[in-house]
Amino acid sequence: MSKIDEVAALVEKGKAKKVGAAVQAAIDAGCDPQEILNVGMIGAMGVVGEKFKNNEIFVPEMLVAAKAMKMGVEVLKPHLASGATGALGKVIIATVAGDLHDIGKNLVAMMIESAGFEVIDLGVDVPNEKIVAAVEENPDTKIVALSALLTTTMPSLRDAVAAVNGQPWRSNVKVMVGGAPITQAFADEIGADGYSEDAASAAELAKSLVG
Ligand code: B1M
Repeated sequence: MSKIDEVAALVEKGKAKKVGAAVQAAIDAGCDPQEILNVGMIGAMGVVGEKFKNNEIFVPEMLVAAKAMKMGVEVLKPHLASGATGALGKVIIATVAGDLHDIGKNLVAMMIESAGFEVIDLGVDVPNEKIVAAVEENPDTKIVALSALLTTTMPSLRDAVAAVNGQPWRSNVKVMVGGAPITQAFADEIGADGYSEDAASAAELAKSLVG
């Protein structure tokens, strides 16, 4: 079994205590950190999601897999992200109301931060009022970045963007959205300024939105 397959197997089985060492071993063996993330961890979460969909596993197993992935990301972080300066300005990031998924949002936050932004992370299940209040408390905010992982929280994303779009300061900020069920067409429809498919392209998008 390759080092990356070992990481994937541990994430899939939710072996949070062992995954850090496996990620380190993969790094030490010269594996590409981006590949460890994409193939070893995000790939494993895809398998977990499929098994959940097929009723082969249930919420507790998804939860432990998520915990294992987070432990792995902690070890990988210094190898993926670099040069956090905050020089490009503030980004407020959140997972929208009703949605508890934060792994993708955290990766996006990490990549945006390493691209040179200061990131204020409001967490998960964030009410629209809190997003609006955060921008008002940070009037130098450049971007509001919103994540939604469920088809059932796509309406929340629509509402959150509408809440921001209704503010007098709207022209001072850009709104970017993403998450597995989100598409460019949906982003356009709800009035966001940008959409990206994954964390790396989210960082590129953030830079282009302020550039
Ligand atoms: Co949930 N879950 N989950 N879950 N979960 C999914 C999303 C699901 C696809 C699984 C499935 O059925 N195949 C499914 C959604 C189906 C649908 O909407 N049609 C699902 C479901 C149904 C549910 C519950 C309803 C289950 C239940 O209770 N019956 C429930 C809902 C809870 C809630 O939110 N209210 C639920 C709960 C959970 C856990 C809490 C157990 C756990 C989350 C733990 C956590 O996040 N801390 C969990 C998990 C782990 C998953 C899967 C298995 C993995 C998610 C993940 O972290 N992926 C997921 C299946 C899957 O994704 N394959 C599933 C890895 C992550 C890196 O990818 O988040 O897509 P992702 O992020 C990517 C991109 O989307 C993008 O970049 C990221 C990095 O490349 N991106 C952005 C994300 N945000 C972005 C923002 C941007 C730009 C890009 O700009 C701002």
